[in-house]
Amino acid sequence: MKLGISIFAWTSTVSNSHIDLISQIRDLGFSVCEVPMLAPTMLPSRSLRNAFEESGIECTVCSILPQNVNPISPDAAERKKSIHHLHKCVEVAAEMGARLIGGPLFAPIGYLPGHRPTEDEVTWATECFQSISGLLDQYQMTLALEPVNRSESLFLRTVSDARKLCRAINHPRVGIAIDTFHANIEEKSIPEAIISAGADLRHVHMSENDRGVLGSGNIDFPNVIDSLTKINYEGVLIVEGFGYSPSEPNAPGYLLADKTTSPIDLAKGSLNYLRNILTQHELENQMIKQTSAG
Ligand code: LER
Ligand code: MN
Repeated sequence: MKLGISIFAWTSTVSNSHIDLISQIRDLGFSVCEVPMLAPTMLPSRSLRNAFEESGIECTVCSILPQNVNPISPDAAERKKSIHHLHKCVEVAAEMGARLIGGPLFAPIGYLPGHRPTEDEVTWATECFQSISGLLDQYQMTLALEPVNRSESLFLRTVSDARKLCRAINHPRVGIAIDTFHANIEEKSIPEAIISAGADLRHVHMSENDRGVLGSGNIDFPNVIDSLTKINYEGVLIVEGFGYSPSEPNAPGYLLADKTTSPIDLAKGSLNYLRNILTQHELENQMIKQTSAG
């Protein structure tokens, strides 16, 4: 499993001043870097593509919809605008060289309409993602729908919700992203959610319960890795957490991260932790194979 980190650790609005992060992230030992996409046309996509090509690491994208873009809005004009926006997101992701775009692409964060998901909303979301499926084929792009917790959306909170939507969309390039931070709130069991996602699982955000350094909180990451191995998961593991940097007021960590944890601390600590788990896991599997062979 390839290991990556999201630039969310540093900022949510990537500009030309952040291009050097790509080689820094490669030098830290990651082989993938995820770009947060809030306003696709504001991203320095060409410079980012060059930086990815020069550094030799892969790009994935996490798209967060602006407040006036909502594929499940009761307003038909807003739904139409959302399809246009998602087209742009896929095009800009492709411009950066990405083959995967994930995130809560079904509604803006904080869209909480005060009712349970309706059949209309499911139909609107299905039509929206089906209408961009040709573009996904054109750019050979995978789209991974990320269930989020109840404070961010009521529409898609669990793998079970996401699987139903995937079945309705019924396109091989549309699947699920699991974020352990959200799953820790919404799923009864993260390992069971992973197993139930099976081949629909296309992307994983490894995120501590407080978005801090992996291994410093209460998520059982060894069990997460174990479940991913059981379903033969072949996607990447993206560290999604927040670091504190006084010069980045646009970073989520500016408000939420532990002030003693810089983005670099988050990156180094989390990578070290994940590598140790993967090594331990590998050793245990070898021992099991040897024992059963002997
Ligand atoms: C995006 O990956 C995510 O996890 C959301 O919580 C962003 O708000
Ligand atoms: Mn996430």
